Amino acid sequence: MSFFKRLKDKFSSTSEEPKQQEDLEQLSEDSQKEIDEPQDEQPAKKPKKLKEADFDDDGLISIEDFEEIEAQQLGAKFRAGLEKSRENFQAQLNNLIARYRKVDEEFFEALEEMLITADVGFNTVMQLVEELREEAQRRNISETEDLREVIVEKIVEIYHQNDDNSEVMNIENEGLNVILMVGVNGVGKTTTIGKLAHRYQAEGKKVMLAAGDTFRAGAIQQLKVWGERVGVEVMSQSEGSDPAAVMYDAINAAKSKNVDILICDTAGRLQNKSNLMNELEKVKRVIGRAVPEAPHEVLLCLDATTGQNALSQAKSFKEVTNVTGIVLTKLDGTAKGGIVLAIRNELHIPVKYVGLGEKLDDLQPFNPESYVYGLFADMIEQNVDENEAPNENEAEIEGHSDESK
Ligand SMILES: Nc1nc2c(ncn2[C@@H]2O[C@H](COP(=O)(O)OP(=O)(O)OP(=O)(O)O)[C@@H](O)[C@H]2O)c(=O)[nH]1
Ligand SMILES: [Mg+2]
Repeated sequence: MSFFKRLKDKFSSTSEEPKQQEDLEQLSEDSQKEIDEPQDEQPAKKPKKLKEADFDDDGLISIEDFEEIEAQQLGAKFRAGLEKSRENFQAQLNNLIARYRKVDEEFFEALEEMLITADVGFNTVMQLVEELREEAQRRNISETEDLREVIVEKIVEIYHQNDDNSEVMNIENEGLNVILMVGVNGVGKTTTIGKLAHRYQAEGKKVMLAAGDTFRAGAIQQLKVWGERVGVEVMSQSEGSDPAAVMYDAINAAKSKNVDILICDTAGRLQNKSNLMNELEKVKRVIGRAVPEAPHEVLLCLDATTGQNALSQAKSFKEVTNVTGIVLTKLDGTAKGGIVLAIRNELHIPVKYVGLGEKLDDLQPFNPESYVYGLFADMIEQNVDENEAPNENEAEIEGHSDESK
């Protein structure tokens, strides 16, 4: 099966049976309700409109059906969130293919330029295009049209190299897990904490939040509002108090209340950068002393719309704290979704979640396949449909041979 066909079958709902389409419509109605009635938000919606036939004797849906619907849901999320990037990527690639019909050095140079402009990052682009050159030669591809699928496939491959399944969060089933959220001001830390709390709670975990941004006016209140929305407890002290003390108390409270996951907010802005970094170090030390393996994750929030600037922020944070994963927020707000690849390839830190919008369920676990599906969905589907459409000449020939039987 071709790569495009596999992606389409997995993530698209357009060619699926009506039942699944209905489920997705119900799901998106539910999401819409979340925007309209935020006070009524409930943890993650599950498909509701499954017909009787989909349930077995115990009233359970099969794992296959569930996974299928889940993948389609994910496909729909990435598709919606990456709309701006997709319009950009698809239009540019179509342009290139139309302009340079033959695979030659000029085409590769134009492709390099296009990818660099889309924030993919210089080194990553060089590696990607070099591998494409080799692949084109190996497979004897001379028409740029025939390179479409190879380009998309290579993007996934580039992401997967050295893959150690590191997109998965390091969350233990037993005991208290501590997640520390870091990043400069305005990147989406607090919002992401709210969304993450919502996700974990929907999974049946007991979640608590710690208001570690004691510097910015209103920051504690903002986290409390998220706590109320999601229905989780928020541990806080007064503005200006020592964030390390907030964390210390929060950990003790979390331990005594058998909390599974404590998510800690931190300040994005202090008097200066070295204060910010010193504070982070101290917070991390206190957490580590209270729970030996903690923090289990140090998630760095980066704003996708800031492009290459996000990369330099990551470098600064990496110097002072052991960042275990990236949350790339506001991917929905940029047409340069290539930043995901630059982060992965140049920082060697896995992207664990991406922010695809402002709604509660718009934080999604990152996965390279759903990402490229979001980036090229229309192109993928069109390509598969064209290849699947019965060739008129062939149909005729078959018709003739049938008659002659
Ligand atoms: N479109 C979109 N907006 C987002 C996303 N994530 C966060 N935002 C918005 O980004 C803005 C800043 O988010 P915050 O969560 O307050 O950012 P912060 O890092 O906590 O900021 P400070 O507390 O000032 O350090 C808010 O308006 C959020 O709604 C996303 O994935 N997509
Ligand atoms: Mg904040």
